[in-house]
Amino acid sequence: MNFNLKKTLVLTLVLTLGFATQAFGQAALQKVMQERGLTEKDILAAAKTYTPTGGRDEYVVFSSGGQSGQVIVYGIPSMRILKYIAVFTPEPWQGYGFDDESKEVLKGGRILGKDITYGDSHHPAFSETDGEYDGRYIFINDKANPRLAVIDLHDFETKQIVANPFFKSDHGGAFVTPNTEYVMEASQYAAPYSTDYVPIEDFNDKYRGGLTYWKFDAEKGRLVNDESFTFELPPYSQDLSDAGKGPSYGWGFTNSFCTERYVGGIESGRPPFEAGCSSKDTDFMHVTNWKKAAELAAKGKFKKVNGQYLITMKQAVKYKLLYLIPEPKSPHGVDVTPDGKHIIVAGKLDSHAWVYSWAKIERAIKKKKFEGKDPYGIPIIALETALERSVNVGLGPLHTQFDSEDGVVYTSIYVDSRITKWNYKTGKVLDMIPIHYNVGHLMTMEGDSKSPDGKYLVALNKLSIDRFNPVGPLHPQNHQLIDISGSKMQLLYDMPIPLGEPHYAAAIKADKLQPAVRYKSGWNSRTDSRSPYRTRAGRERIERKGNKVDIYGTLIRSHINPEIITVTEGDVVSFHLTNLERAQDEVHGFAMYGHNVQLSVEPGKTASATFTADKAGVYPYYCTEFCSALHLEMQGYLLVKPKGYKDIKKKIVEGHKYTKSDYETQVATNIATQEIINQVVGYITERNYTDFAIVVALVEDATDQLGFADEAKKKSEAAALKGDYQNAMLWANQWWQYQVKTADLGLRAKTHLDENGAKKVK
Ligand code: K7E
Ligand code: CUA
Repeated sequence: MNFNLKKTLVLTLVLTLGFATQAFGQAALQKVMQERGLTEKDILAAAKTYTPTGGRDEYVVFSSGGQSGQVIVYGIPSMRILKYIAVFTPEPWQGYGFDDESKEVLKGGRILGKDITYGDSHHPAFSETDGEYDGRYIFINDKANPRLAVIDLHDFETKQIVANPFFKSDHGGAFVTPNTEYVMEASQYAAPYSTDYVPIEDFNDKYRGGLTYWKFDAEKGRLVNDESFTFELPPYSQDLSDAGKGPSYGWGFTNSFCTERYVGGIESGRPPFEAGCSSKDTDFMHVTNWKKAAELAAKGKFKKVNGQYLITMKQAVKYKLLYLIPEPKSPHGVDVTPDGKHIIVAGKLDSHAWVYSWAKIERAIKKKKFEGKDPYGIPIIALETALERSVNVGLGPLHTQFDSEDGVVYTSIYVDSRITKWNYKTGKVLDMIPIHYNVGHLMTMEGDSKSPDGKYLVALNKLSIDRFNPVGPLHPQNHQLIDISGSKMQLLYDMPIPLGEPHYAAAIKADKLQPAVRYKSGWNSRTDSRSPYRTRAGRERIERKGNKVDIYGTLIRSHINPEIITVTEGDVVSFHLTNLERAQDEVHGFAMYGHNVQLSVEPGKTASATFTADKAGVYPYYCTEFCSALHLEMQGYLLVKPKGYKDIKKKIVEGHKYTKSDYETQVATNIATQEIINQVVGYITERNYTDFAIVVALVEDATDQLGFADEAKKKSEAAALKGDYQNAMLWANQWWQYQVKTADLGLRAKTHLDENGAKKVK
């Protein structure tokens, strides 16, 4: 690069802040509509969802990623996907399951000592304060391996995975109590609580269902096993759950199917599970008193098993903590109304939604008005005693969500492929809309809180069939956005979900989320504490203890420090890399040949990768994020010497020789560049830039880079003084590299000030 070329590069950066406008008129709109075959209704739907560049969504959705073991984050109304949060499954872009720190998180989810590298994630739930989403945490369960995960919304990272100490599957999680005192997790397929062999013939006596209330410590942001308790339940297949609120606060509700306790055996000529599990007319809703159970646990009334309090069925009956109520055939969803006064249940094999009254249930419990006991001695409240009404909503109703309008609800109708809008207080059906196809869950804005927002509804459809461009036999799922602000529902948008199968989703008002843009310097994001491996600029080092080699390195545009590392075959090598940047979005990655190493190191973060250098050889490493113009040069080598290798002292011979004139040209460029930097600095400091946190961080980074430039300048001048123009030129170029990064940061700061109405103060 000659002088002019380099100077132009920086100047272009300054001058590309122009604007382009485009004509947009009625005629152009008509033409597009004609060409694309769009109706006015389509245009209206587009106008309701289209979000121009830089625009933000009103709601943020956290959708289960199903078997991917992840959580999918997208915006409403734009339906633009924002992130896949790695939860139960390693995810390389985020370094999750690759850095040492996140491997510790995944370890929490080991089953029988084995790593489980996927999850069948089902139901996300926000943490709540006084029944409202507080934007702090989100929980999600894994059905296949009964686990719960805690995601911190401060950085959208998974912080904890816990495995249920009793169950072999779960489905009724995650559901939170109104102040996130507990997170509910109900088992699905009955199994022995031990990990031993138990013959299937012992199903009624030794196989068990259950419901765990996981204690949540909101300050630490962690589930606490030894303050949690599990209700032993009959071997009915417990299904979804929901926590009471308002008048029903302190109680929880859990569905079940297959209360027949039927055991299949199609291979030996027995009718299959599906026949035996759907023969009876009703199943049971389980009603549990978690508040009283917690008090009794604190008083030492229950024994600890596997580190948790276990409430046996006998104890639950004795202490009046558990009741059963019949519910429609093969129910799926159980949803407590926002005011906590009613519970709505729908049976998959029934066409009605059944509305239970909490007041009636409570009265029956108080007056001990039971119709009998189940085979395990649990009192049963008669259906007639507890039911308020049942409403015909369509064939195969599954789940119910709530509107902002009092009494108005939406139920997903699986078999009929539609959403039914109805009023649970009057029993009137208000509207219906077809969906594509076979809706499972549905979700309204803040629909699980005590004050739902209404506005939009998402139908989480199981089948997309013909809705999208074909991509082979495995189809995407289809999330359909529906406008529910008027009396008639209006379909707005089809979003293919290329990761499945999403079960449930939850939407929160976007302004309740205030995620960080950077970590405190040297941060272990997985534990949320200062990393012992934090490394500051100038403190990079390689420490050896026996065959253990710890590399304390740093990342900053555009180099990894250190760059050449030599170890010996058999050494256990740990890279600990700290990203020194503070500028928003300046992430560096770290990948290396042949060792399954891939880190994501966001500004401020320290991440580690440990492996055994078990084969002598040459292992290039590099930054995986295109972080600057010289990103490709953000590279290095791990050299692994064979054991007993004898070093032959050789010098590095450089491929290019520089002269005094090269050096002088470079210095002239640097002086010109510094003038531009000074102008930008002047522009920023003349304005109220300290009022803008983003700019302050950019200026800090720029100051760092300028400091490095100064060090390089000194080295360059010292070499020139000795007549070593080779090193004088190389250091002069490095000095310029730091200047370019300074200029880049300065321009980002300037743009931010211009676009956000900064004022001139000097
Ligand atoms: Cu698919 Cu909640 Cu597991 Cu219903 S669940 S559809
Ligand atoms: Cu850092 Cu590319």
